[in-house]
Amino acid sequence: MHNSSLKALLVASYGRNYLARPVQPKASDPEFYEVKSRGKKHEVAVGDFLELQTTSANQAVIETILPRTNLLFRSDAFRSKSIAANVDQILLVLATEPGFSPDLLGRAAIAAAHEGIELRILLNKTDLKEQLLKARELLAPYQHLGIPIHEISAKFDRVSMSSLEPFLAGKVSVLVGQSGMGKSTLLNQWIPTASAQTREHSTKLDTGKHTTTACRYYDLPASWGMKDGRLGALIDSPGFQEFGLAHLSESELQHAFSEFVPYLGKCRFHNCTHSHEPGCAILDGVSQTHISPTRIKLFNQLLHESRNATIQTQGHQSL
Ligand SMILES: Nc1nc2c(ncn2[C@@H]2O[C@H](COP(=O)(O)OP(=O)(O)O)[C@@H](O)[C@H]2O)c(=O)[nH]1
Ligand SMILES: [Mg+2]
Ligand SMILES: [Zn+2]
Repeated sequence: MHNSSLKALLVASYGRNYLARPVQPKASDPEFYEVKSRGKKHEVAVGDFLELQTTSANQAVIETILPRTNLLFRSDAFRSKSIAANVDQILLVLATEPGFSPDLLGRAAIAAAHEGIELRILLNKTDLKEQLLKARELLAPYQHLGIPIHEISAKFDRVSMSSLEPFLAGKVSVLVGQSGMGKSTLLNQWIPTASAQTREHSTKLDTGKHTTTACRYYDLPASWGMKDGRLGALIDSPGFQEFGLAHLSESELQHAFSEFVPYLGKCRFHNCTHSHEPGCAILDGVSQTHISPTRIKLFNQLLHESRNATIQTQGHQSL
């Protein structure tokens, strides 16, 4: 009975506590297994498919993490934090008020480009008009890059919400954003059973009231229909203020800024940092307004952080 192996999907994480559900449940399976990783060997994320070895009726250990299509995570010089694995799409939630961080927006776009994940921006609280123009202005460089931007009001405009359903159906999307932008409101509008599911996860994970630091996987409502035989899901991640990308190398950074790509290799110096050098093709691109000054500034900041992390980690193995 016990000590059998099965394939499962990681559906909730809170610190090092995880819940996984069987991919092809048998009648005798529990709805969730409490999952432990053996030591620090496995860094798992919600959305991961796992090979489990059961240890009791509702507990199991992770044998393997099945190959991922992608892993969204953030990192600084010392630590990394997984957000979600195997996602089709990032839904970045921004609001008119309180104002959002343009820096976080820029970093989310780079993380998405690097992992090859589609990015969709949801500008929420457009019922609050005072800061709407300012928000649109901050979004202009991203609109220019072809990233889809949807203006919505999770609280007051149901049509704006339901018109997004076709973009979610059949896909696994992860909600990211600073706290206060309206992620929970969105989730509860789209998935009416979300708060009940959250309570169930919290009891099993024993999160107490620290529910907002957990990451969770919710199936989309069956009424939205399947696409390619899949219902799709929404992953809710904790709000965060920092989005470190110290794990990206210089070359990875250059390629994640998609509008830089046509200029790469055209600078006068082969080791050009695109910050001040004469004959820099990318700085020329900025002066010809093909590249936004915001983006070159972000590039320089990320490059600085990446180099700093390389230096720091020479004495640290823990990244
Ligand atoms: N005016 C307005 N307020 C909203 C809207 N969506 C969410 N809020 C409010 O913004 C606050 C933060 O929302 P919440 O969903 O908790 O944000 P989260 O921290 O990103 O999960 C709450 O007081 C919500 O009621 C909206 O569309 N319009
Ligand atoms: Mg929330
Ligand atoms: Zn250059």
